[in-house]
Amino acid sequence: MGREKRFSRGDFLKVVGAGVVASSTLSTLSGCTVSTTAESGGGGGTGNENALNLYNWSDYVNPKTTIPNFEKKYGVEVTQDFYSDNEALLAKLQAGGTGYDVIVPSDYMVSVMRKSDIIQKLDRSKIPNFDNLSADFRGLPFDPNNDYSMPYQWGTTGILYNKKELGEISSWDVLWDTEYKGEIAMMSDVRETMGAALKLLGYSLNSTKPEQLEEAKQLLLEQKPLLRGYFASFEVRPLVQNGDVLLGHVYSGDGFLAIAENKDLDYAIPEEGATRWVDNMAIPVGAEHVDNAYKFINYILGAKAGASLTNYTYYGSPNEAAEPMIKKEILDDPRIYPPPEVFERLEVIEDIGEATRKYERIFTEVKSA
Ligand code: SPD
Repeated sequence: MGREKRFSRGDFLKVVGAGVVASSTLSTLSGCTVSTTAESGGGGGTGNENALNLYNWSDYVNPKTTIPNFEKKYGVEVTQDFYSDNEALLAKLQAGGTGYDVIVPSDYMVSVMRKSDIIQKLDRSKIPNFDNLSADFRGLPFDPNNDYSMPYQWGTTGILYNKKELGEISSWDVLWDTEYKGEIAMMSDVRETMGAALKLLGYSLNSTKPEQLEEAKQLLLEQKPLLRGYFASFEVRPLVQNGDVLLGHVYSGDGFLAIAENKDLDYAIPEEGATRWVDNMAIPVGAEHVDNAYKFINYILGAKAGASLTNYTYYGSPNEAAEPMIKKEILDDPRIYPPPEVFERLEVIEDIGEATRKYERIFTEVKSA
């Protein structure tokens, strides 16, 4: 079975409704912005033309290669800030004056940001490594001509758990099992957490039907007393890894980073279906170091940089030219590159327009109940 088959453009088009794009003015729920640098790129221009302000997800670069090699090659100094969910990223950019040159929104958020004029149209002539991308990852429905975004990495969202203690798990329902009261960590990501509840109920994670959303809300309210809390995925990882909780809701790469450190753990894509997502590089309107942004995007789409990313993060690569350099055990791992029978149960989060507010309202009510 070819790798292309395992994540095909046809499959992607099947589940992402064309034209389901709408403008949105979301407010942040978790609002967690993590800066690990003294000089935050969020503070605006530095006056230094050899600078690049990158706003990215946590644990989403290879610390030994991605940024150091770029800085060395281009003589550009990179400042990184981090966010833990798309809504935090959007809120930051809507607040204005961020000073970021490259951001990494997920699929549905590219759509929101395009419609809200937050990201700028790209000049393809400055990204020759576009040619390295697998056809499966070009022209996806949230940006059909890649006019605004370039794929970075892709993955799934599922359950990281202690297999030694729990045995094999296969369903979202384990996150509702009263036997594990106090041992469960849920993600504080509105679309992902609502999505887990909707999938357990057998619904689409893009449902906008009021009665289905109400059922999802009741399910999350039922779960809440069992939880250690709501956390960012990168915070769930050490909780499970260190044995503070038995199981948690995570992005796949966070799961595999934990598994690499603790062999008692495993990652499950629940049988009811789950999220598969693609994160993408984009340049915000008003970016100050646009030339450096293009250099960075093109660099990431290079074969070596792409392989080095996946070999560290354990996320899938959209970069076909990188594949020969990606570790075989990653390419062959069905939990990372799911086989067709698993893949077809996965769904992509869509921009659901105004219904987004309903999701936010419900999740706020659940978290504050
Ligand atoms: N550690 C990097 C996490 C990237 C997750 N992005 C995907 C979000 C899908 N909703």
